[in-house]
Amino acid sequence: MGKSLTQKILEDHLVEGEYVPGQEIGIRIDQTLTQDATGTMAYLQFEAMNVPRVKTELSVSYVDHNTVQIGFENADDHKYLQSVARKFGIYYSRAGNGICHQVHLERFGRPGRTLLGSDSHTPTGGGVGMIAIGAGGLDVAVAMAGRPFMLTCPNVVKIDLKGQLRPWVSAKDVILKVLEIFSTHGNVGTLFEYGGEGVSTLTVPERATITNMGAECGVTTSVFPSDEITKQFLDAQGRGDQWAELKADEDAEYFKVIELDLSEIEPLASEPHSPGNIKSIQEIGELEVDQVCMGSCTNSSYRDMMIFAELLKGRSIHPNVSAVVGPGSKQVVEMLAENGRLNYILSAGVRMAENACGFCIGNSQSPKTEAVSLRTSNRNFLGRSGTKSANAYLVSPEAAAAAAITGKFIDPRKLEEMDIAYPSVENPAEFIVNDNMIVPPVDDGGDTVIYRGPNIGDPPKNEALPDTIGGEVTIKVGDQITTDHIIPAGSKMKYRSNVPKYSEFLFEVVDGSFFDRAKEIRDSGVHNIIVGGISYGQGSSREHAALCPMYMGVKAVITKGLERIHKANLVNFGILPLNFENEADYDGIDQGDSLEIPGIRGAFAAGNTVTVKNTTKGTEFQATFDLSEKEREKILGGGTLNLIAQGS
Ligand code: MIC
Ligand code: SF4
Repeated sequence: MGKSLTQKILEDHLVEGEYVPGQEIGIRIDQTLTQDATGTMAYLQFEAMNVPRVKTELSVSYVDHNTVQIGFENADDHKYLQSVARKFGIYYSRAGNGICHQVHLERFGRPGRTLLGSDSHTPTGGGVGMIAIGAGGLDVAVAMAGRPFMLTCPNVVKIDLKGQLRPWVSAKDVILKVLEIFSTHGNVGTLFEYGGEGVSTLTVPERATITNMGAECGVTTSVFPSDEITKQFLDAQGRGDQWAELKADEDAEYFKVIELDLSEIEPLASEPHSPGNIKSIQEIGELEVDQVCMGSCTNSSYRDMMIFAELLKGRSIHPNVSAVVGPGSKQVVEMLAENGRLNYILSAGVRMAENACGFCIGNSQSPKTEAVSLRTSNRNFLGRSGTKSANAYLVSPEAAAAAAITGKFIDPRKLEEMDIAYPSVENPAEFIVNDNMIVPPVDDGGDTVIYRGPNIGDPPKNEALPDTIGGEVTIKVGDQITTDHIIPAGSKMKYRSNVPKYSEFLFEVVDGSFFDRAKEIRDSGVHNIIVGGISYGQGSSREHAALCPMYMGVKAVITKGLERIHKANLVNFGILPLNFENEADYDGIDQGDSLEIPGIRGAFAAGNTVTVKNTTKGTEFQATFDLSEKEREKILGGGTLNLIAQGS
């Protein structure tokens, strides 16, 4: 039997276990990336491991999230990161150079390599034929220390692309279609591998848009073959020597094969407040639009910005629309500045943001109360824009431009009725390569002093798990609680390096009194327990969604289902992730109930269930845990760092 592309790359990197879907494997990580909002904690943890230099082929530290710099905190973090990069042999991509995923694709992504990144959109690298996986910062720190990354060997789903996209429909619509088919949950343990004749109709940045947003489906990652188109892209980046052809065998077998005819896809959008709420734009109807945000790691490539610019050429944005562009990288801006397209955007009245995450994470450009905001980004979770009452819709660059011009949420094909032709954009034969904002690693001779401003605190420590967890249900939440619900980013993100302060914002968007309650419970000497519905912990890789609960004394999370990265983060910080064996038991628990989970060590040794006693209601139920031996050890020991400190 032939092999999928995924199997080939994973087998090539296998250091523990066997390539058997569903089983735990350990893979060698060639490249890592961090961004500043997750990076400070990741490097503090790396420092705690006492490894003199990173052991990967390449590690890059990007600054792209916290660049607003209101107050000293962001700048302190940047300086810390730069000094750490110098000390440990890491490339440092300075603030202003661009969004980690876009820059990594342009300058470092390499077919056939593995990439682990402390950001859930690391799968962007799949556009260039990498197995690129998002993880918590601690997992990335462990990989930088040369240890394998442990994961469940995925079930590979082939997405067989046929045909070619029609004008006004683009890669964003493809991934929105994939989201319509697969939704945002129920895909843990799967991986999307793209194939079929339609692949050759998509450029690398278009493929990267598709793999980027696979993260919203909750898959381990997504990957495209590496072909002539990949070669052209790498040649244009001056990195043609890093190309290798990679594809699945003709007779490869897959867990499932889904056919997708590109020529049948319509302009689509995600309605508020989930990327999985897909509708065709025609179905949504012509809403008045208040804001248009163009950019983010999903749609900020040269191709996307060019389409946006060409559509705005000689026009003005609608008087009721506030439009902003956040380009993906300095390279993209340099290209647009050189070919004059930047001026099409500026003269139309679009506001220019820096080459950073910006609006996407609610770090700036929050829309007005109850605004209709059209965004080319990948997430429209409640409150993520910084305005809780706003309605954010996720769309393609084409639809964003159409709304910027007309002030209406229209199917971009309608622009033809205004005599606006669909622009044709070719990828350049050569991109401008100017890496002057990337500081390469040096041999520092041991003389680098790590800079620590007052915003940098030590990562909090945890103790071994007691044999009985006993405490209160601090919060009971519903289905599809994202990490944005658990701990917000936006204006609070500057406290990422200060866990006690950041913890004050836990569950803020759901229940502003969580912190006070959790503190009272913790300080009274009992444990906090969280109860959740299906697909708990969707979205980002931010380990603070586990680290801050750990700091607040949360010892167990009982849900109807956990998403991959969040579950790994809980394990890394010694929090017990449990599932209701019988989902109906969720209904029998209320916030404030006292729960007792006795005999955890025995339960770990015996199998995969524990009894949870609800002493308030006088009932009990069974909860299951899906944990490998290693994961059980980590939880019992109080988390990964404790085990590493003990030498295991
Ligand atoms: C996001 O898009 O939610 C983020 C901000 O990039 C996160 C990382 C973080 O919270 O720092 C992610 O996607 O992992
Ligand atoms: Fe940045 Fe947004 Fe991409 Fe996250 S999704 S990395 S915040 S641009």
